[in-house]
Amino acid sequence: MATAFGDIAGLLAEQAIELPSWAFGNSGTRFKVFGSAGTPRDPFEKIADAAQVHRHTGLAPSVALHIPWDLVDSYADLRRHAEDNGVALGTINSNTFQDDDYKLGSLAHRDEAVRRKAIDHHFRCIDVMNETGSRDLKIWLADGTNYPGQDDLRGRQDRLAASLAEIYARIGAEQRLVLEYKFFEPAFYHTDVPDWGTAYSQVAALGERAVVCLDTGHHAPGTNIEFIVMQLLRLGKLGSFDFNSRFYADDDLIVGAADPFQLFRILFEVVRGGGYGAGSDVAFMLDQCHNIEKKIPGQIRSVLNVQEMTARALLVDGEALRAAQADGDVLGANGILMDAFYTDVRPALAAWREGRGLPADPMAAYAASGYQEKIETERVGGVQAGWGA
Ligand code: PSV
Ligand code: MN
Repeated sequence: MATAFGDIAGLLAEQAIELPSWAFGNSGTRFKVFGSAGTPRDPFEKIADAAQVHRHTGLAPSVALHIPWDLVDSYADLRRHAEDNGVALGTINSNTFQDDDYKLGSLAHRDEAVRRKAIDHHFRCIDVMNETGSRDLKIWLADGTNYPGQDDLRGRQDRLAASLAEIYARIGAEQRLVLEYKFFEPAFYHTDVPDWGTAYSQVAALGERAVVCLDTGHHAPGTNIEFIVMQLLRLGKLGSFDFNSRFYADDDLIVGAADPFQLFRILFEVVRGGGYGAGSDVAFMLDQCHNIEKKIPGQIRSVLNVQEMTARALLVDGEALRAAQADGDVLGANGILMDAFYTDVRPALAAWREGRGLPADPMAAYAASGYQEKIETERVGGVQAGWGA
């Protein structure tokens, strides 16, 4: 019998999507960063904005921080502020890409002094994690080269391994090191962690608490991302997702906006591979920037898109699919997947939300709440936070 919405209602309640603090600051391209009224001026205001997303959707109970963008005097205070706002502090992201010393790399740099500085920065991030109660240290590196011959590729990979080993040795028994890959940018000839295979081999050498982060925007056009999802789950090394969507490069647009079908296929493999729900350690995060749209509604739309495609993925009739696959029924099997994808779950999700004391339409509820007008009026003066501030 086909899966009905009622069968998946309980599973949907297990969804939790972490928001990036930097999504609430101003961001842009190398051409222009536009300011916008109401933009947070410090990490406390970013947390307050993130809490609005959770309040209206029930989907986003934690916020990831970026160090040093989110440095504060007291993480105990920030943690209390988050709790008072109904959310928790989550993943700590390191930053070894905005200091002049890192021009030629950080953890893979050939100068021991620069490597030491980058490793020490990660130690500082672990100190922050111990104060915030965070589980994950997420490492994305800008390391790479622009010209063939610029540096020794093998030497860089070996130094990267040694640096990561030092950082891994410092994380606590309940903490994880999560290594993110990206195929290019800011380095254009080679990147030291360009793909899932490199990330996998680096974390596999470290140990059980080292896993891979898959950022959906970090692949070449046409890459079968759901295959990578399957493989990392199969290997027990899929640590987290950075969700966003792309048309061209690392666009960091709203997840599900560019290609909802791809998001569905990814989530289908997540569910198939045991990566979804309370029993799984896979962390769902957004990694996005809202350059021209309002940031809080942008984040609300994003988590709703993930929820919508998760519901469709959960609706796939697994029993019928396995039978069709076993029969070699090519079109039948494909039809079962497409039936779930084409199911409009929006009315059922609206009712599901109402049943849990949440607004049926979170976008409309936020617009009617007066919060946007309030921050636009109140947040004058000070320096607006941005991607990189
Ligand atoms: C840079 O490409 C990036 O978007 C990575 O995806 C990181 O996750 C993020 O910045 C924050 O450091
Ligand atoms: Mn990312």
